[in-house]
Formats: sequence, C-alpha cells, structure tokens
Amino acid sequence: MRILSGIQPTGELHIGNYLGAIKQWLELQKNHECVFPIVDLHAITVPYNPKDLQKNIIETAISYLALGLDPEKSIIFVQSKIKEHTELSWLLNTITPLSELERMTQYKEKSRQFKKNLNAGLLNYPILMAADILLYQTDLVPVGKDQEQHLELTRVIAKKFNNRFGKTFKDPKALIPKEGAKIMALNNPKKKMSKSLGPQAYLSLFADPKEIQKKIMSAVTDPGKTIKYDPKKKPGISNLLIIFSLFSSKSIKELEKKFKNKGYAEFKKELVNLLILKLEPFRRKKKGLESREVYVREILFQNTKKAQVLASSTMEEVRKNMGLI
Ligand code: ATP
Ligand code: LTN
Repeated sequence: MRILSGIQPTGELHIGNYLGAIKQWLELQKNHECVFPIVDLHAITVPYNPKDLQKNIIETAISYLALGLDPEKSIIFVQSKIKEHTELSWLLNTITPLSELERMTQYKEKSRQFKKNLNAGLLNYPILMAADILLYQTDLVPVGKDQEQHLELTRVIAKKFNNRFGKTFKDPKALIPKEGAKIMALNNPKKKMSKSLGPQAYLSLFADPKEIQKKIMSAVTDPGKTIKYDPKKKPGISNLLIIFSLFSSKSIKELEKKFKNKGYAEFKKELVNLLILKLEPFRRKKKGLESREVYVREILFQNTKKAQVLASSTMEEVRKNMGLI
C-alpha cells in the first residue's frame, strides 16, 4: 500500500502533530511505501515571512529525521520542488465545485482569522491537498481529525475525475487514530492544539524539561478536583489524560484508578516526568542534526528524485486522459 501525509512548515511540531499523525507514520513506514512531503505551498496561504518559511522548511525536515522517519524507507521532500503538485492542482480546479470548497470548516475558520488577507489560495487549499494525494496514487492518508473533511473532498474530486476522464486515480482513505486524533490546546482545551495558536497553546516535541514543566503545570484544568475522563464537563483534564495515556500506553481507566484520590498537581507532576522521559530522545537527536544542514539538504535532494518519478508517471496519464497534448 502507498501512504502519504503532509505537514505545513508553519512552526515547531507539537505533541498534537505527533499523536494525531506522525506516530502512525512511524508504524506505517516499517511495512509500506510512504511519501511525506513538507507542504510549503500550503503554508503560504496565510500571512508569513519568507525568511521564517525557509527556516521552518529545514526545521521540519530536521524534525522528521529526529522523530525517526527514515529517508531510506520513506520519501521525505519539499512539495514545491515537484512542479506536478501545482500543475495537477490547477487541472483539478476545473472540476471542483465551488460550493464544496465554501463549506470546508478549515476555510471558514481561517478566512475569519485572516479577514484582511482573504486570498483565493485559502479557498483552493483543499484542491492542492487533493493533488498531493492523488499524484502519488495513495491508498491511505494518516492524519488528525481536522483533515477528515479534506479527505472526503479529495475522494469526491477523484471520483469526478475518473467518471469524466476514465479511471486515472486511486480512491484514497483517511486513517484517523481512535485516540489522539484531536489534542486540544493547553491554554484553551476547547480549541485544537495548533502551531499557529502561539507557544502557550502547544507543547513542542523538542521542549526541554524546564519548558515541559512550565507548560504542563500551567495547562488550563477544570473546576473540581477529580481526575476523571469527561471531555464535555472536564475538557482540560480529559485532554491531559489522553496525552498521559498515549505516551504511557496505559488506558484512561487505569490512570483514573491510579489517580483516584490524588489532586491535579500530583497528576500533572507525573505527566511532566513522563513527557521529559519520552521527549528527551527526540530533542537529543534534533540537536545533533542541527549542525548537519548540508546532510539534511542532501537527503531532501535525493528523495525529491524518487518522488519525481512517481509524480511524472501519474501526470503523464492525467494529461493524456484530459486531452492535453
Ligand atoms: P497550523 O497551526 O499551521 O494550521 P497545525 O499545528 O494545525 O498547523 P498542520 O500542519 O495543519 O498542524 O497538521 C499536520 C498534521 O497534524 C495533520 O495530519 C493534522 O491533522 C495533525 N494535527 C494537527 N493538530 C493536531 C491536534 N491538535 N491533534 C491531533 N492531530 C493534529
Ligand atoms: N492540510 C493538511 C496538510 C496537508 C496534507 C496533504 C495532509 C497538505 N497536503 C496531503 C495529508 C495529505 C493539514 O494538516 N493542515
């Protein structure tokens, strides 16, 4: 099976990105052909600074390697290096209903957030994402819950194309984890943890012990004292319970029992210790790679060549089927 998933180089990767997506990637790369573009063309649909973008692209590549993505097994590259992504995106534009794009939740949210910079790219964002996926004849797309709607739209686009021009694309499916598909922000457990919500909202996967302590101890919790999983009434502590459970491989039930007569502070202290232990290897590995940018760029370069072969092959078929010379 072919697996594909992307992350925008918009800042530091956080535990939400890991639990929702990257943890699955690490499992999948053991037995499947995986393609992991760093989707820089998606990142420019919101206001950004070109210098920061360049830095973030390399940072994301370094982070991928530090987290354990293996460039011998998985194809890690920068989306904009393969022109076929934009080419296919344009072609898919011509068959995508405007009404589908306008009802996308991410578009509605981001267009509210960036009222002053409402560009067409933000609306067409899911078409570029569909192009990423369909270009590589993807079977499975491991993502967090927030991307489910975009995946459904990708399938609609693929079906429409295949009906109109003959079978060209595979029908890709979303792979969303049962637990951890939507980790909430530490400073506001009613919002999704996001890179773009600012550093108080997320815990970086490369945070040092001091930062882990500060962020977790000050994470917003709920009135009351009991450590109980109840996302509606106790969103703060429920979010921390999910994080604890997924990093410790203990069930939520087990944790509720363990912390039955204990308060939030004690629970948080144990979570801090757990996260220090689990995140330490990531931080160590990233530090080592930071001084090896030439090596990282070489990996991206070599992997781009592999991606290019796959992308060119699909595009040849697409052009032929659409009647382009
Ligand atoms: P941005 O703030 O720039 O939109 P983000 O932090 O929301 O960034 P993305 O680059 O949009 O991250 O997402 C990368 C991957 O991580 C996607 O598969 C997405 O579904 C997943 N993901 C993002 N945030 C979370 C979260 N809070 N919980 C679980 N999965 C998440
Ligand atoms: N829209 C996604 C990022 C993304 C993606 C993809 C995910 C772009 N192209 C292809 C999976 C497959 C997001 O997380 N915001």
